[in-house]
Order: sequence, then structure tokens, then C-alpha cells
Amino acid sequence: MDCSPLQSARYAYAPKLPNILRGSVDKVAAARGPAAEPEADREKLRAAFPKTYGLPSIKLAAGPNEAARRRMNVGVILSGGPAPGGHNVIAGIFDGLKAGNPASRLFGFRGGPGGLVEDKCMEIDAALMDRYRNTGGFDLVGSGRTKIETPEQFEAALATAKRRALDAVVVIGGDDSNTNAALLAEFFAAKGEAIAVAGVPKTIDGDLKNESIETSFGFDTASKLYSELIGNICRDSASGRKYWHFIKLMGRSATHIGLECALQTRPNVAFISEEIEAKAMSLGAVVEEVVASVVARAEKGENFGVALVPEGLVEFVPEFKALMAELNELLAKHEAAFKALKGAAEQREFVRAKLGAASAAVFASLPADIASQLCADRDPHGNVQVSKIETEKLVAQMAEKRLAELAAAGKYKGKFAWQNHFFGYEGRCAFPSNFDADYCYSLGYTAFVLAASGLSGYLSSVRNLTAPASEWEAGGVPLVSMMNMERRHGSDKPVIKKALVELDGAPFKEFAAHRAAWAISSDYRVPGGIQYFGPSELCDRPTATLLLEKGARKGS
Ligand code: FBP
Repeated sequence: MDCSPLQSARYAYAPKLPNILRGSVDKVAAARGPAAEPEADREKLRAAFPKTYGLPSIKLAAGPNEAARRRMNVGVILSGGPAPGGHNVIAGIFDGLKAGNPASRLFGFRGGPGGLVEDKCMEIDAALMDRYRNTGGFDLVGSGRTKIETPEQFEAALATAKRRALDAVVVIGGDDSNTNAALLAEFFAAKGEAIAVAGVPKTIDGDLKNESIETSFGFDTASKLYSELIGNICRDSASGRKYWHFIKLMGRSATHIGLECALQTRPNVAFISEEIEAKAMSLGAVVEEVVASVVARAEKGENFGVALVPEGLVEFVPEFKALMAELNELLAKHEAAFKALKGAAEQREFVRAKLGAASAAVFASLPADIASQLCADRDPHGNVQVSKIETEKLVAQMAEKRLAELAAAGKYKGKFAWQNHFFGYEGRCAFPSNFDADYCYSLGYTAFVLAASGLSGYLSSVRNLTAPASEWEAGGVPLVSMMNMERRHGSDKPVIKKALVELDGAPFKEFAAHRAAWAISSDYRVPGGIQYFGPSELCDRPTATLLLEKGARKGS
């Protein structure tokens, strides 16, 4: 295979494991802790998950585990958007399995959860595995967003698992995919089948985290890659001195990526959707914040700057949130009629006529392309596909209009030329940073131990992540303990709760303490590219978010 020099070098990288996973696999036991219950909606969740509600949390500790030596067949699914490190999760499962029993087999289901339903299966052997170690992407088996929800789909998934004589299925995914894993674990248990289901916390968005899950994998690499690009743009902006750059950043709901990138690069403006919601800021107020920075910088003769716009922003602005909620219900109810309409203009008019007065006014005020983007298909889990909405352009256009008004009133004398960017897809398949390579391998190895121990309905958990990898702790968190009830596709569904940016958390406070100065200064910070080889302080450093959350870092 003709691969790049970096790819060849990364094949030789040996991911670091926590001490507890470094010895013989049959000397790692799954110690049971107290029963873990969800924070909210307990009765509804207990009713929805009678078999897997209230499971104990698990910590891996030294102790005998004969089950790890049994011959097993395990199936693995990559689900949802790619995130750097997915292949290392599979490598961790593979190596754990083979260390336990060389006759054990690992199967990959192609194209996400749909692959399990349709039995699109391939065996992952040592030669194939070795071609994907420490590489980015999900292309070893492919990914997809199919939601397993109908009784027929659950039966088909079970039929596949039995046909392949699977002892366990590992779902590598985000909140929605792990909700699927929880439903699957419950279904197998209800059928009396001893097929374990384990989840692994994946998503660049960083919003699958809680007390026991310190971060989702992929966030580290993706946010470092975007920070590199943003830092470079900051410097370009300060060099050319003629553009304001509006950069939309991935992160469907939570603004963890935007916040991390802001801490790393110190842009002039960075919006945190969660704050916009908490302060009930209108879109007009959001635009005023950009305008204030543009005007202040123009007074210093600096007609350039950088603004970070989270892709989920529109869903947090109150008037848009109300509009989106109405649109979600309306489009779910009238899907066929809406899709039967040929032209975009006709579709917009159809929607506008069915909205309540306030939302109809907001909808009508939008540029036509943005209004159409808001009506685009929801994903199979009912999420608005915010990556398709050009929010950064909307903000830039509105700022331009407002600045023109100020100029006409003699209150602004600067020049305003803007460029727009969207950083998202380019970060999802990067070579995993050392942090993600190590973390993912450890998560996969842990998922193997959970499955071998016959534990089902757990999310693989590796903690203490700001310490050296040797000191990381491994275990399992019951999936149902992370759930709540949410409105999806027009009805209430049990789903894993998204972790949004906490406004009283250390990362946001750090940002809030500096942003007024950053709005005016051009003292950008240029983080540069991810370093894969070299001193540990360059190569193994976790994100500012993780360091600040764990109290391991002062200052940005
Ligand atoms: P996951 O939650 O599946 O990890 O995906 C996250 C994400 O990258 C979001 O940031 C983005 O909005 C979305 O996927 C894009 O989805 P798609 O790949 O379907 O366009």
C-alpha cells in the first residue's frame, strides 16, 4: 500500500494503556459499585428499561477474570459522524479479544447500525486491523446514522447477532447512537439472550460527557485541528488587515468546540450558544456584539478580525428556538405534503402559512436560502442538520447591514469586508492526536473487558485523563443512568442527555474573563498543528477544556 510518510510512522505508534490494562487480561476484574440512576424522568425510564435500569457502575480492578479467556465472537459498529480515534477503539477491542483467546473473532458491521440490521458483515483479522491502527476515519467498516427503532429492526438485529453467534456488540457512537445501544441491550435482555451490548463515547462535539465520562473521543483532535486553522486565519487577518473572517464551527448543539478554539486562539468574537439561550439574546443582539467589536477595532484603524460562530447557534436564539420547535413538529406532521411540493419557494410558503404568527414573522424575515436550509430534512434521530445552515453568513450579512446604517448616521467610518468559512468535516477524520490514540485504544480495551465479563448496557469509561495514561482509571457507566426524556420527531423519547457548555464551569469562566480584551486586541494565539512525535508537553497535552474542568490548568 502506498501510504504517506506520517501514516507509515503512525503504524509504529504503540498507544499507551492505563496500568490496570497492561497486565494479563484474566487478571482484570469488573468490580461492581452502587446502582446508578438517572437524574431525571426516573419512573418513565424505569418503565422503558425494566431489565437494564439501575445497574451498578463498574470499575476495573486487579482480580481474577476467567471469563476473559473464553472464546468470543464480537461485533462492532461505528455510528454517526466520524471522530478521530475510531479505528483505535476497534484495535483495543481486537487486541483485548486476541489476548484473551486467539480463537476469538471480531466482526465489523458495515455502514453503521443499519449493518447489524441487514447483516452486512466483515471479519476484521490481524492484517486488516494493522492497516488502520492510529489512523483517522471510520472507513475500516464505514458509519451511518440509522436509528434502530421498529420491532422489525430489533428482531433483525437479534437475528444477525444469533446468525453470527455473537457474544457481544460494541456500538461506537455519540448520544443518539448510544441511546440505540441502550435500547438494543434492553431488547436482548428482554428476550433472554446473553448478548452483551457495550457503548463507547464518541463525538467531536464533546457533548457526551458527565461525572464518569470526562470527554468523548475525537474532541481533542478535532478541536486542535480547527484551532490550528483558526490561528492561521487570525494571523492572515492581521497580515492582510482587510478582512473580517466569520468562521462557523461544528458542534450540533453544544459549543464545546467553539469554546475550546476560542481559548486556544483568542478571536475577537466567539459566541457560546448556551449563553445566548441563558441570556435570551435575540439574533439582533448577537449581531450587535459583532458590530461593537468591528466599530471599536475600526477606531484603532484595524478593519479586520475573527468571529467564531457555533453551528448550533440558531437553535439557541429564543425566536429561532421557537421557530425550530414549530418547524420540527410541522415537518414531521406534513412530511409527505411538504416533500410533494416541487419548488423551494412553494415549500417556504407552505411552511410559513402553517406557522404561528410570531414564528411566521421570523421565518419571513430570513434570506430565502437560510429559510430553506431550516426546512431541510432532519436526520434519522430527529435532529436539525445544522451543518447545512449558513449561520456565519447570516451573522456577517446582518452585521454588514447594521454597519451601513451606522455609517449613514456618521457613527462608523471603517471598512467592512468579510470572508466566511465552515470548519467541520476537515477535522473528523484527522490522524488521532496521541491523546485520542491512547484514549480510544483504552476505551476499546475496556469495552472488551466489560463484554467478556458478561456486562451489558454499559458505556466504556476511562477517567483521570489529565494524569499520565498509566494512571487512567477504567470501568463502565450504565447507559440508562445517563438518559432523560426528550421531544423528538413530534413525540417524547428516552435519549442520552447532551452535556452542554456550563456557564458556571471553569472553561467558560476563563473565556468570559478575557473576551472583552480580545474583542479589541489583535493579540491572537497561534497554536500550530497537532504534534505526533516529540516532547510529551507538545504531543500529549489534553485540551484546555479538560485541563480547566479538572482544575489542572490556570489561564488559557
Ligand atoms: P456525531 O454526533 O454523530 O458524532 O456527529 C457530530 C457532527 O459532526 C456534528 O458536529 C455535525 O452537525 C454533524 O455531525 C454532521 O452530520 P453529517 O455527517 O450527517 O453531515
